[in-house]
Amino acid sequence: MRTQVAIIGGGPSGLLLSQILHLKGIDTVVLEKHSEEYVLGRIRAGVLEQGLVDILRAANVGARMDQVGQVHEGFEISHMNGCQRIDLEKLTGGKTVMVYGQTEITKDLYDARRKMDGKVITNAEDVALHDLETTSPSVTYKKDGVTQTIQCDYVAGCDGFHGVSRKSIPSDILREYEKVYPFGWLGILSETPPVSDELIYCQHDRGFALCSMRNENLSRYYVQCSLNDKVEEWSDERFWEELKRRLPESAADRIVTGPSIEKSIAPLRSFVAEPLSYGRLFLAGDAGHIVPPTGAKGLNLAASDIHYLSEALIAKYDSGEEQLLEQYSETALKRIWKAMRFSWWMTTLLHKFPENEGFGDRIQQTDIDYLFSSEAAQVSLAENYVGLPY
Ligand code: FAS
Ligand code: PHB
Repeated sequence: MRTQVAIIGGGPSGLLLSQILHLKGIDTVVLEKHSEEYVLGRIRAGVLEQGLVDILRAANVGARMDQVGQVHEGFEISHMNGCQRIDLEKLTGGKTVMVYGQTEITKDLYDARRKMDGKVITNAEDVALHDLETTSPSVTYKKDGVTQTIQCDYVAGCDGFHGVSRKSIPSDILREYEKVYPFGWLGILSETPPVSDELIYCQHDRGFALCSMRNENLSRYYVQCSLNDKVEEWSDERFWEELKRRLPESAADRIVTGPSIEKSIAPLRSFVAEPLSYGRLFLAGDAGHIVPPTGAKGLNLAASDIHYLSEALIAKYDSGEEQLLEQYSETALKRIWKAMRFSWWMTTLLHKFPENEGFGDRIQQTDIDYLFSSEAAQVSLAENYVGLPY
């Protein structure tokens, strides 16, 4: 088989790249190691920057988002001295975010790929990349026990943190920057009305909590938990009791609880791989970077990577121009590191750090006090949260 761009990974990054390139007449094949059902079973991000909203609409996959997605003009931060709203719309001169689950985006992308006869091969095992430093790279994979080969011009590594693509860059060339946080997020999904119309980020002495949602009858909640915790140790009752202890009193009094329909623990890390390209391989999304979900940047960073990479590939196939491809890694990393910084800052501001006793706790409280006494500080938070320009 031959294609122009072989895309490894059928998550949002890989599918979005495939959709955008297909619309420009560029041939792609997506290789996904799991089934579509498995991919759609993962509950991930919920908040979309305007940049991602625009890209989805331009790629003809924004219709359902525009029907059921919710535009949010602000969110609340609660802490020991009370609760304060961050008015995104006012602080950024009109910018907002969209609440629409990553699962829905991925479903919309799979449906769009199917409708356009896009080539998405699921259950593709043992994917391996070959001859990346030549002008004729290839990808091999096993499907139904038979090994297949795809000759291609370029390989897009969209296979997430645990994928094969980043590991295909020689170790003497790849540099990795990582910070692992001493806690995780225990998240649940419940078919209950959200406790508030807007998200509530809670900084509390017992640990961080977040109230989010997917729609008017599907709530998404998180509590900071120990890395040693196991999901089976957290009954629904224990989760709801702990969440209520971290919420502002008014929210704790009115929250509607119910059975969890999904419950999982995610570790938190900050991670960046450099460079994001090697020969004819280009990394995008979680394959190249991971942020703690506090700033809602993970999926949104994947979107800006795909914007830069698709623009570069379109320029190459349209006019033979290779400069954007050569600059892809540097261009993408500039925005990635800014989102990395913001996600680290928001995580540091809102979570309980065991080693923070005394001085660290006082600095954290002062950071919160400063945030709520300075419009300049709130403008900085708001412009990062709605998404810095591409
Ligand atoms: P993904 O990991 O989504 O997709 C990669 C795909 O590649 C997967 O389908 C995988 O099966 C496939 N793959 C892997 N190895 C392969 C191989 N060898 N061959 C073929 N296919 C292979 N972001 C937020 O903004 N907010 C959140 O609340 C949030 N919560 C998260 C919770 C968890 C548990 C995780 C892991 C991430 C979370 N994220 C969140 C970040 C998340 O949304 C990612 O940024 C987003 O999934 C990035 O999409 P992709 O780059 O497509 O990577
Ligand atoms: C979510 O709804 O899953 C969500 C929202 C905002 C975040 C993280 C996760 O910062």
